[in-house]
Amino acid sequence: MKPRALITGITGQDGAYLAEHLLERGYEVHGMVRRASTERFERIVHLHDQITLHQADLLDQLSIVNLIREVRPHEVYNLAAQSFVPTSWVQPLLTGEFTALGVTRVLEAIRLVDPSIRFYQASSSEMFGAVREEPQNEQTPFWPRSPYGVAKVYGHWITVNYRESYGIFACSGILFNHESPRRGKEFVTRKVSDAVARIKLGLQEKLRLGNLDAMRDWGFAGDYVRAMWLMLQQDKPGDYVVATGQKHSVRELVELAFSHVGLDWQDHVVVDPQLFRPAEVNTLRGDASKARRVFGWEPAVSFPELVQMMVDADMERVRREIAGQQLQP
Ligand code: G4F
Repeated sequence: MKPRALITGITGQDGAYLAEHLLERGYEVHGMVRRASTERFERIVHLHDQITLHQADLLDQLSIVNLIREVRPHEVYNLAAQSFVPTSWVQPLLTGEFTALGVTRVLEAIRLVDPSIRFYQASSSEMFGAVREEPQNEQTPFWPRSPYGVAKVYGHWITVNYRESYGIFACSGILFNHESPRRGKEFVTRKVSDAVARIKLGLQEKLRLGNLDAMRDWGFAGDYVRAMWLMLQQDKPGDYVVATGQKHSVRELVELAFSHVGLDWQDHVVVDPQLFRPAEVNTLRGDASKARRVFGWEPAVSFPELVQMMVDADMERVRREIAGQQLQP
């Protein structure tokens, strides 16, 4: 019998990579999708005949219970959230509903329907916020700096609590920033790679950015979904930091991306104070030695390789868009 997995947030960057990873490993893959007026399936369109999508919503408890009853998965990966940090100041309550209470709703559904289901929670390095030590590991105290970070801390602890209260095999993956050509254009890496391509190909002149001094531990999303899966294959559940152990500033990201296509970033980047955040996470760098020790996880893609991969993909995409427009009458 094939193992069955249910992914919430399957239409997002990580959902698409994880679905591919699980399909390669012989899983039957089910995805939970929320009805929206504009459906966004472009990241999983190539998988449409290999996965089964179901409508349910993290805000609707009964829909999740019914979904888990119907699919009876062996593993649930909770990747759905309101995941853009700036939006969490604009919609703090909605962020709490999805990103914090949504986790409890999935865990409650598992507890009611089948407590032997293994559960992965997408926790975040944003929980470390105003970092207490460097690098951050599973023991580092949290000090979140946004409503999003606060909601993720709740999601982390409710996962730990359901493990301790009910013996559920529940894991929290504390993932540092992970990017790819599938990243949404609102996040800084993709905003930069998309703008570099548009500037290089003559469609745009300037790129407006916020805090160039912020430092992040950026890895490749394709590497990080392997760690999610590995967590659920262990004998015991646990919490794991997933990170590269290297940090870079937004300024370094911008320099690398522009120089990859032979441009000088200083000719194009404009710092816009409106893009500064009410409270910033200045620096993040993770220590993934537990993941390495317990299940041998290592990232395969370096930061320069990641930036090049993203710029190359956007160059190709923007070139195709231009060619398509020229073909139109
Ligand atoms: O790319 P970002 O928006 O990612 P952020 O806020 O670190 O959050 C991402 O990673 C978390 C893991 O740590 C996830 F939990 C979360 O869901 C998300 O995936 O911003 C990165 C940094 C920030 O310090 C920001 O201030 O880049 C800085 N930045 C500078 N200019 C900008 C911009 N960020 C964005 N989005 N847009 C800018 O123009």
